[in-house]
Amino acid sequence: MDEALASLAAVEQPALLEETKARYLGKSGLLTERLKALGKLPPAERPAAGAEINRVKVALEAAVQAQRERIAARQMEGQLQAQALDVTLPGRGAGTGGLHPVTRTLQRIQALFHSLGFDVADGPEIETDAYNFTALNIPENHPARAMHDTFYLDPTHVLRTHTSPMQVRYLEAHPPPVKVIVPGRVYRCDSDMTHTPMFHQVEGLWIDPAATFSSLKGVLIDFMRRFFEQDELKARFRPSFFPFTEPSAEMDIGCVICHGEGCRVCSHTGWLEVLGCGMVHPNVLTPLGIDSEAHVGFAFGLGVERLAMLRYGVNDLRLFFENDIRFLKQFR
Ligand code: 2NM
Repeated sequence: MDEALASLAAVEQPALLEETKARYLGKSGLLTERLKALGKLPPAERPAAGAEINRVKVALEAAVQAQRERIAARQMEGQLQAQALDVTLPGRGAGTGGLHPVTRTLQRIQALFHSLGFDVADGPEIETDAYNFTALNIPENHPARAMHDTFYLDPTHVLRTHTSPMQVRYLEAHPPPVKVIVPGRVYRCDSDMTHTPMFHQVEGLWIDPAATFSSLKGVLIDFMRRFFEQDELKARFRPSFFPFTEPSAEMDIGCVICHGEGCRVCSHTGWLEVLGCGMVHPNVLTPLGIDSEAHVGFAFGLGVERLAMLRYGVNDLRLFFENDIRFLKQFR
């Protein structure tokens, strides 16, 4: 029995343990043989011999079970050691996200106009040609309607080419006076160095007896000075044409890159064109039931990516749309 116990205790593998167990307790195991041989003993010795065999059998079975548990425990310990985690290692860090430079610029523009008393409205990016063109005094045969500028979804629906259709919707819901800007995505079938098929615009509209051409100049000059944080920023207004305004103008500011010295950004003119504006055309107001003799107002439209490029000194428009993390990281 000591020999049996010793060989059981020495076994490390589960299969070997079962093999060893069978050597003593199996069908033709040593102990089983003794049990069978019991009949050959004199009847008087049988009870004592039987009891002894049983005692050994119980002891061996207990030893087998104990060894099984020891092997399992050792196996578990090995497994736990192999899978151990060092919970004292420092974390990798979640990293901080940031807003896209175009989003930041959009928010900055909105905050500045909000502080000047403008409400903010937004509207659908899919428009009818009636809102996108007709309501804005852009007639059927105007070049802005041509297929090469506009994404047509079907003969009467387009991706809006400007946010002004929303201003028409706003005027339908809010009688004058109104003072609102409409920021958002606009789409033009255009793609090259300086044009992307989607870009962002902010258009403004102020209908009020106070919204004269001179207050237009005041509001827009004040906005640009605050946007670029340059109190002495120069500005000029050149006559222009838009179907939805009369008179119309384009606003230039002194180059914020070279301050008038002349550089590539301002094509060595010292001036940057930053927005279009004008007094709202009676042909826009009259169909909305607004008496254009009694109501005047001005409107303007600016490109957000253009202002973002100038503010951050970005020289390639496409960088805003490539989502290269090395570029975006710099705007946190
Ligand atoms: C511009 C330039 C000039 C404009 C006009 C209107 C509306 F709806 F009131 F007629 N909204 N925006 C406007 C005027 C837009 O973008 C260069």
